[in-house]
Amino acid sequence: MSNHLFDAFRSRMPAQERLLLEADDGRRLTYGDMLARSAQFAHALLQLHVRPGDRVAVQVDKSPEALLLYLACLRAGAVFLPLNTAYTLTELEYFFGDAEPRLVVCDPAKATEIAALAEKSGAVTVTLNGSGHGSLTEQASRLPSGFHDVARGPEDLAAILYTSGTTGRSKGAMLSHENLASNARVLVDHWRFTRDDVLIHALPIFHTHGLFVATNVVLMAGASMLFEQKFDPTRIVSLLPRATALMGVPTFYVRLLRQQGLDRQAAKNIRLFVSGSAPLLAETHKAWRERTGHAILERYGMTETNMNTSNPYEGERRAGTVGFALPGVALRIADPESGEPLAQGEIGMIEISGPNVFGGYWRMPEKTKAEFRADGFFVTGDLGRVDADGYVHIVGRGKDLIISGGYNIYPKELESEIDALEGVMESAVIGVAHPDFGEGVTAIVVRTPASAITAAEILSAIAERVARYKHPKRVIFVDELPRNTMGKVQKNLLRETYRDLYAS
Ligand code: MLC
Ligand code: AMP
Repeated sequence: MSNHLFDAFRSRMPAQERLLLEADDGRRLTYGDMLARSAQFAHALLQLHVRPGDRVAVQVDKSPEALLLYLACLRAGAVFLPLNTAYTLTELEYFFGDAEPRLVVCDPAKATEIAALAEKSGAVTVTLNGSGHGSLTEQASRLPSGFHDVARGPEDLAAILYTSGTTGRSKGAMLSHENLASNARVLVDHWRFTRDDVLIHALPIFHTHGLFVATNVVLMAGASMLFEQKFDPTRIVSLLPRATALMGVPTFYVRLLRQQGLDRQAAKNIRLFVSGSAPLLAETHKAWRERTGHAILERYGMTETNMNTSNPYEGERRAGTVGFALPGVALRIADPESGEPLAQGEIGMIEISGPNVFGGYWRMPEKTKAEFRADGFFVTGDLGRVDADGYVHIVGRGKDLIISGGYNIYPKELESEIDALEGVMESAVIGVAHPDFGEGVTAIVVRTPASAITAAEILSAIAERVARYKHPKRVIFVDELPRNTMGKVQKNLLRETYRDLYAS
């Protein structure tokens, strides 16, 4: 048996001297370097007693080594579990307890605290770079550069990515080798990636977009990438002439449009701009076209399913739509309650099936069952419709979720934190249109009688517990929350009341 995903990359790999990536510190990694160094990292994992199926939890800054660690996990048959670098220790404690990783890999700055947490769940901690807790990179550098890849079949787990729940705790989406391989193959073909492509990679590599859409597509095409640690719009404009493609969340495009140097000349070597993870405003699509001559290609996906739909490569890329179901992916619009398919044009729940759809939530069979229909379709929680030409429109969300700058934030999680504070009676957290982040997290809070708790006090109380990007951009105090006759908070009314809060 082969190693399903890594062999798929290997089978399409270009000559070893071809460039895989150039990092922003000037370091370059060829495909040959990637093979040799990911083998060394795989040996290091074995030395640390990582066995096939073991989880390797990773919270590290973006770097070539972080990417090599992902590939080493695949080759060693381990399950890669990337974690947002913004997660606090409180958040990490939950992930470690739930996933029970064998190994935790982190950055030196947080190593002491993380090691103490990891130990409680029986995991060993190493740092990726630096010294102290045993640097994995240093250890790997002394090991052989050939590795006999551990056999993994299509159904074996390649990764677990945590996605927050609308109720309760985060759920680990289990992604198999074939989920990832099938989607990468389809995207390479659909978006016409070849070995000559150079992708500007400025997304984080702990979520689906940066890790699987961007990186797997490059690897599956034998292409190369300019691997940027952070999204810096001035720098991205300066890199455009050296690249052929860019993938980003809508906030990337909004910020790039504020750059003076962005024009047709700067973008003349680019053949493809892709946007996803959050809705791209039609006005951004239009402004981009006017400035660069390019129609951004918008696609739609999620952690559980990888990519589901895409606007066409050839043909009209219609602003405000996410295009058509990708080859091999089945999409239908169903009645949210009954699951009955709806007539064309009607608004309903988007449901997906195909080789891209995950196997279920880690150790949560009941939650998994609740999100699949009897015939195997996955219920996305996104509301949409298909227009007369077949383009899919996402018109809203059936789930209470805010997407800010491409990151998902679940109001329930913040409401629980805020409601638990002394001086707070209750709260409602909503997303309000925001010119930069798409939606701005906003907390509407009712104090208890005589309480004088301030916004600053609320924010500082949650600082240690909740990742910074989830923090409300504004806290607004009210006497009471609007409720319907059933007693449910009417968030739609709140969103309406505060709709111009961030208007620029
Ligand atoms: C950072 N901050 C955010 C934020 N990102 N606040 C709200 N929403 C965000 N997305 C906050 C920080 O906490 C900080 O707060 C301040 O903004 C500046 O921080 P920064 O680190 O300098 O931010 P910046 O680098 O400007 O980051 C913005 C960004 C980044 C848009 C470049 O958020 C980003 O890379 N987003 C991409 C997310 C992504 O990859 N999503 C894909 C998910 S997969 P303070 O208070 O300290 O100043 C998926 C499936 C699919 O959805 O379909 O792809
Ligand atoms: P995540 O759980 O981080 O993978 O986020 C997935 C969610 O992002 C989807 O369920 C959608 O709500 C949203 N999303 C992704 N791409 C798009 C898009 N192009 N337009 C609108 N929403 C999107």
